[in-house]
Amino acid sequence: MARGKLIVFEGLDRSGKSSQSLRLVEKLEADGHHVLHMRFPDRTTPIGRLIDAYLKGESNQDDHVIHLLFSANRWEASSTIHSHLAANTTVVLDRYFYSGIAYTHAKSLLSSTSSPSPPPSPLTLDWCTSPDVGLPRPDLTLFLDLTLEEAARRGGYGGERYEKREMQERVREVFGRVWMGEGDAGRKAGEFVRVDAGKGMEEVEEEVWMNVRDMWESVEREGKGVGVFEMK
Ligand code: NYM
Ligand code: MG
Repeated sequence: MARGKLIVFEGLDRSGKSSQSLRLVEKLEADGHHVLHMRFPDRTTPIGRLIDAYLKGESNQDDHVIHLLFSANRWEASSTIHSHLAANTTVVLDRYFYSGIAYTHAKSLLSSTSSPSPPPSPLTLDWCTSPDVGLPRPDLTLFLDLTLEEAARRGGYGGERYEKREMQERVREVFGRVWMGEGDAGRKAGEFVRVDAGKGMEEVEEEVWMNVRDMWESVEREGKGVGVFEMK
């Protein structure tokens, strides 16, 4: 029996992930597929509410702790994702573990003015990756890449933690390194695709659609099962 596909949208804040992921859902539904749209962080769960307070600056957390909460927030959805895929429902995610890796690791690249002494454990790429190992592996991750200049033209950022230019710059750098194949989450053939999000809405949509179609065909042709995210 056919299974659903796991499709992930990643990128910086303002890159259009939310709009593009919702458009893809509509398109797939119009094609007759069952689709579930989810976003991470899912701020509605108890863990999600802790994350929400942290992002809004209403609470503080140790960098390691908040990283693990973001990961736990994905783990609490893991069996739901698996069961939908098994029941032939495609799952479209607005952010997933790549955001977890990119945003936390980016903190370690910021000048350490906020923490005068070295942290007990550095936020290395490996450390940031390991809590997510074992989660359902995306069939396709679309990295919507946007320059900081274009993000600024789109009206700049909101007021949440991380929505600052110097942080976004580092996040983009880490996404770029992952795209080049660095670390366990690094690009594998066809699975982590960079899309120029600076183009018009329709053009981006078209590029997304072509990648989804290619992935779809290859999953069906090769009868690929649902995978889990593994260390390389
Ligand atoms: N974020 C998101 C992380 O730092 N780690 C994660 O694992 C995830 C999923 O949360 N600035 C950050 C990226 C965003 C912020 O996401 C909230 P959104 O999509 O803007 O609501
Ligand atoms: Mg945001």
